Amino acid sequence: MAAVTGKPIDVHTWSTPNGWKIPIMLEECGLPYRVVPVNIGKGEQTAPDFLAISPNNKIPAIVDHDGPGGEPIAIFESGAILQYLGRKTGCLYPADERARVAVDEWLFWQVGGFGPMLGQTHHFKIYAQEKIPYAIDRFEAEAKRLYGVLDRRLDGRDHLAGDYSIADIATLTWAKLHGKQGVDLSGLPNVRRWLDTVLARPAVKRGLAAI
Ligand SMILES: N[C@@H](CCC(=O)N[C@@H](CS)C(=O)NCC(=O)O)C(=O)O
Repeated sequence: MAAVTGKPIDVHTWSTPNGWKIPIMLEECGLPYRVVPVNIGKGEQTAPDFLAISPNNKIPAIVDHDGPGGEPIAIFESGAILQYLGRKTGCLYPADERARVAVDEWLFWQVGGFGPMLGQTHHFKIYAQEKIPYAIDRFEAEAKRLYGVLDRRLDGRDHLAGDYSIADIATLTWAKLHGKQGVDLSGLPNVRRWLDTVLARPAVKRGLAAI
């Protein structure tokens, strides 16, 4: 585990589900950070300075001035950032291999499926100028399927993988917006219970308010 110094981590982010993950993690772990807003509505994600640290021109990205070997490191992709911060601090990312594999499974489930599919659902339902029934139906059905997977996973469990972890952080920021994704939680009691619990965490509230 690397030493944690007082130098703030720069968090290049915006008020979106992927963007909130990192301030929440930093609040949970008590690491000092500074938010650098990247207004994606104004296209700031394509600015050359931002591309230098986030080559896929998407938020979030971080610069840790006290990276490995005491040298700065820039990291993009929210899953990679959460894992890095978990390894750096030992916080919310278990060292035990079996426990870590379980966290990774649900973290990758979120970054590879739950997030992108819900993003498309939101896009076609709310943002698309042209309302395309095929696209709306397709992504709404996939959103409902994914919420069903989440509900079954949380049946008899407090968290996605063992103790509260980076997998929960990654997933809660998307589930928070279930209404905009056309998903009613009344038939998903385990998601409802879990979401209420994680959203009540003081660090989650502070992280959501950070940008
Ligand atoms: N796989 C990426 C996805 C990041 C992502 O999609 N970010 C969105 C905001 S939630 C973004 O920057 N959109 C701006 C754009 O696409 O131009 C991650 O998990 O970090």
